[in-house]
Amino acid sequence: MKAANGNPKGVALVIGDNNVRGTTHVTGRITGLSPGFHGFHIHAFGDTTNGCNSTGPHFNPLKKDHGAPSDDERHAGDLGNIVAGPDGVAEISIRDTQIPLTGVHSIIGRAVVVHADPDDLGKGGHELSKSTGNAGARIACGIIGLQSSV
Ligand SMILES: [Cu+2]
Ligand SMILES: [Zn+2]
Repeated sequence: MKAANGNPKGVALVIGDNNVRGTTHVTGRITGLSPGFHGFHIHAFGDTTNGCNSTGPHFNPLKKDHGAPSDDERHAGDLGNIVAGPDGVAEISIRDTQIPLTGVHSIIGRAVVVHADPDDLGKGGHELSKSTGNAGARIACGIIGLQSSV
């Protein structure tokens, strides 16, 4: 995963199968963030030719509205927020059942995106709440690919 605009400074994520069947585990850390909440999503396209804007909308194979990870009404790509501490570091450990690595709804070849602002989880009452969570600019993104574990 690479940083756009040189900020955040460091991104290291591992997305792997969990031992819990049907669950995908996203782990890692992102540094150089502003302290606080940042929207964190899977976007539809693994394309960064024009930076993170080329990654398209939230991955949404079931044509639902934007929501929280725990909601039934959510995009598959809605992973909620990550939280950076005062040091600008976000430690990530997310387990989710809607982002498989195989099958028709696989996220391989799509993108992970970190936003400048908090994701309101569809409940902010903003005109963008039901589509993007009004999470603001896309400050980092990376294409999800396969790497053999060593
Ligand atoms: Cu996003
Ligand atoms: Zn969404």
